[in-house]
Amino acid sequence: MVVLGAGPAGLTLGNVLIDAGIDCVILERTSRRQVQTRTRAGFLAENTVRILERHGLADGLRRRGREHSRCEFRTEDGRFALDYAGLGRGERHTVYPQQELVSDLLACFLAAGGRIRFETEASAVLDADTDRPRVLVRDRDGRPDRWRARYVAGCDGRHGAARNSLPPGAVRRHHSDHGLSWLGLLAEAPPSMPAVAYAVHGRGFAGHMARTAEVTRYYVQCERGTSAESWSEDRIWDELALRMRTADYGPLNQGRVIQRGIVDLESDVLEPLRHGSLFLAGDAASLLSPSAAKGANLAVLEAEILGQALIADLLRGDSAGLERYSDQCLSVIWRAQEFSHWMIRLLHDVPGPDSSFQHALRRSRLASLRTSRSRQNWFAENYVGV
Ligand code: RFL
Repeated sequence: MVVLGAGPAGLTLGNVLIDAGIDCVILERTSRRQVQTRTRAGFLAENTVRILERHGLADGLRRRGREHSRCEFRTEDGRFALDYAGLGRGERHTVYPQQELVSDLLACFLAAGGRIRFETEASAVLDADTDRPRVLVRDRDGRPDRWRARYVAGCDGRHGAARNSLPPGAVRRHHSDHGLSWLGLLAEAPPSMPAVAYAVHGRGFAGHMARTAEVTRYYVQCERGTSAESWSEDRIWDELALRMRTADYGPLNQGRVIQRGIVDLESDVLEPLRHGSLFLAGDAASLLSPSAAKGANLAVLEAEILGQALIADLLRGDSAGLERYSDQCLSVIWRAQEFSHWMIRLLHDVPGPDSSFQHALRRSRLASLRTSRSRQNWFAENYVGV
């Protein structure tokens, strides 16, 4: 079994497989250091924690993760908070930085005797329509090499070799570019409140998300095409203060900006998630805008489903799970996409010829979330659920 990519999807899958005694190797383009320091997600759903616990992979997050169950909206019509642990299915988030989760998964995989090749980039998956697919790679010295396996799992993200190797027409890509961009920041500053805060403002969206006691993630909506470097630290903090309405609700803790990048809000789904012996999971299967914090959660869920199906096939000759894999994951993916799409329209004025109509709808959406208990229950169920 060859797994492409050592992100949350590839490493969860690797652990599930090796635990069942299945021989597998993970091929990873970057170095071990890069894999363990890539800062991205932080909010893990209860279902994600349950999956990781089932496979003995949750020790670190149980010890160092922090529970989170409150989010706040700051709007032109005032401020309101939702304690979502008391709504919907009563679930909470665990805040645990993705690089720590990836480091834990990697440590468990290696401790179980797992094989991983860092700085080994897959360039193509060949013969996926047979039962002996091949993966062409370049090793750390640039030398070409190849791997053969019964199955290949493409867990190598949206720009990986798995997606690029799909023959035209084999898989359909549903794509939406929301036309919006965020400047994503990590600041060396403690969180300013024990909540995720979403600010909706005439100048654009701003967000505050706790990561650790010392580091906070912020987002500032910016013009499409802006470079992250064109924002000075002064401008960032001024804009955050304005949009988060600190004059009304109190100051933000400020600190050095230690990481920044532009995120264009785009979503896509590949359908089906299988081409012969090649399976897609995580961002390789579907990309979600970070508005609803679902990507890493779906990656772990899909990896578990794929892992169990592969175990049944390889150890017991039962291929029913692999046949169901795509449909089973797609129903969850589309539900997450729908919620993420709704969040984008809750938090932004979407540009277009009917912008005043969209603006009024956005305010009405926020008003029903503020006042309707059934809307709040629906929100909580989808916000924490995967
Ligand atoms: P990853 O994490 O991108 O890992 C893919 C791995 O594959 C390697 N790779 C290759 N290896 C071999 N050959 C090739 N040709 C290769 N090409 C790539 C890469 O080096 C990498 O190691 O995908 P995976 O495992 O599917 O996991 C997906 C998640 O990382 C992603 O969905 C989340 O980070 C999305 N996301 C969030 N998700 C959440 O659930 N909660 C959050 O709070 C959250 N916040 C975020 C986010 C994503 C963000 N960005 C950067 C878009 C915040 C941000 C800013």
